[in-house]
Amino acid sequence: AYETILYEQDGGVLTITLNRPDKLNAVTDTMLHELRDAFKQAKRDESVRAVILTGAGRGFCAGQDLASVKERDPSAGGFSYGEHLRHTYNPLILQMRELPKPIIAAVNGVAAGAGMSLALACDLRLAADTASFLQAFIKIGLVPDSGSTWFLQRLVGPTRAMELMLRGTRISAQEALDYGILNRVVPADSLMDEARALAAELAAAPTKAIGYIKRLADFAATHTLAETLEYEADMQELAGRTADHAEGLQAFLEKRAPTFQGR
Ligand code: T3D
Repeated sequence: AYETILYEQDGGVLTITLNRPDKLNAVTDTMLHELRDAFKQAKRDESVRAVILTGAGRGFCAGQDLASVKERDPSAGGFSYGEHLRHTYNPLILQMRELPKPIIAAVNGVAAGAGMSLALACDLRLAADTASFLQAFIKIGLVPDSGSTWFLQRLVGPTRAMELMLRGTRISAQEALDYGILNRVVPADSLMDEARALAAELAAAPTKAIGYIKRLADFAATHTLAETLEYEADMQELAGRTADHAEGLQAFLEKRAPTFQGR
């Protein structure tokens, strides 16, 4: 069992809940370790076909736990900031992007600093109407990390991204929706029902193809059209060999609903 997160599976849907509600789920080293373990487990376990990432209590995640930073004294063998990122957040963010299954952020409250980065690293984002977002880093003289500089400008464009990063302005869920950060804003009390319904839909979808789509989307973001067309052909080659494609094709020809197994 984990100390700082909850790991709960229902059918094909795994829900990972950041669970330090008194501190708005601020991220400690234990939480980073447990999140990496949880995503490793989610990858390994074939019965997991969609993941929800959410927070307990009134916050989604307040970013790095600032109370524990002081304990990381480099002169006493602790990590410096750069080393810390390289050993903890960076591999976690890559693990999320490389997970060949969809991750839905159910943003239940404030998402600040690396907490916002965690939401941005998910594939789809739903938020409660009471949620908010801030690139808090600048407020304490740091730079956006955990992928925020990469994700944010792709989602909102460079103009808005730069202002959010330079000012650390707190924006509402509605503003985040208007900016293109969110897929949907829903009333706070229906957030988890909405997230579970979406996750259940994705968990019943052709999981392998979803994994290939994630790879393609991230590839396309940094490659030329010609390179991307080539990579699409590679991924289609793989998708075309899956049992779920055979089932999808067969079901279409037989005019019935397909049953995808995630293989
Ligand atoms: O190498 C590295 O690790 C570098 C990595 C950096 C990554 C980062 O994420 S840097 C950015 C870190 N995060 C922040 O700077 C955000 C700090 N928090 C806030 O600005 C505010 O708490 C919020 C705007 C997020 C929410 O404000 P509000 O008024 O709703 O709540 P609050 O009263 O400030 O917080 C409630 C409690 O959570 C409070 O504890 P208390 O006094 O009741 O015992 C507060 O101290 C605690 N808390 C909130 N954020 C953090 C935190 N404790 C530790 N670390 C936090 N980040």
